Amino acid sequence: FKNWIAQKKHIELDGQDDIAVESTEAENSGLQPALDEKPHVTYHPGESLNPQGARRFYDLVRGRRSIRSFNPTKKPDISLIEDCIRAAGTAPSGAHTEPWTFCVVEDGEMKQSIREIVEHEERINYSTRMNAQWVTDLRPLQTKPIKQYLTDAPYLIVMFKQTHGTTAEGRRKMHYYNEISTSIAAGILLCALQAAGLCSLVTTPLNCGSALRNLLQRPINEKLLVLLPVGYAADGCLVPDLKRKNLTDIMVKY
Ligand code: IYR
Repeated sequence: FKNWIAQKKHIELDGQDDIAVESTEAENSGLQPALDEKPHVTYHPGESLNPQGARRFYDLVRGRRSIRSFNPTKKPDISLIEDCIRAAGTAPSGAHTEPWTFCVVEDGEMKQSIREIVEHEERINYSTRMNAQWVTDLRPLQTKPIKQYLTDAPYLIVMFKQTHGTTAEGRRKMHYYNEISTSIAAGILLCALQAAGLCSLVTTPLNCGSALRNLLQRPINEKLLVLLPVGYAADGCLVPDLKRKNLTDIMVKY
């Protein structure tokens, strides 16, 4: 009976949680996991940046800025972009579902089409969808509906989250926590781009999701997460004079 209660309520039983009990129940019902069920292997710690790895990583990422003016004539080698996306693809994900797609656009006509879609919506966003306070809050950043960077940047990385997947047998596969998983991947991508000496900008084009998905011919289970122009900063590129919060303002010790 104690076991039964533990099973129903997902509570701990004698210091041991009920995962074993749960899996037995799942096995009995004939359910199969989406992943192969294999013996675990020995963990080998990967490379570190040591000595002073954390400080060196901080020194790297603190130099990142959101760039809105790109050099249209200086194009990074695609292998850099590929390695950055490889890095992003190491992100943890819900039940290891890897629910992300990175579309890399370098074709000029397609970048122009993306720009037209985004500018069309941004004009409406700035004039009606975003309220006056929002538009006012953006004033220090000097953003505007015209997005020159969408055609100047040599690459646009359009990240989609996959809301679900499909098993080999054609059944619907759950993509747990697909938004946070893909957002973590985006964070790793930003760090990798910075490590490669590249510049980027995280944009979340409001109301452009389905138009961009159609343009890029992505399936219906893929939803736009972010769009990143990537390249090198234009000569004389300006950025807002921003300060970051101190550690004591963001960390609470217990
Ligand atoms: N997506 C718009 C507006 C915008 C919104 C926020 I919040 C920003 O931090 C920056 C811009 C644009 O890209 O202009």
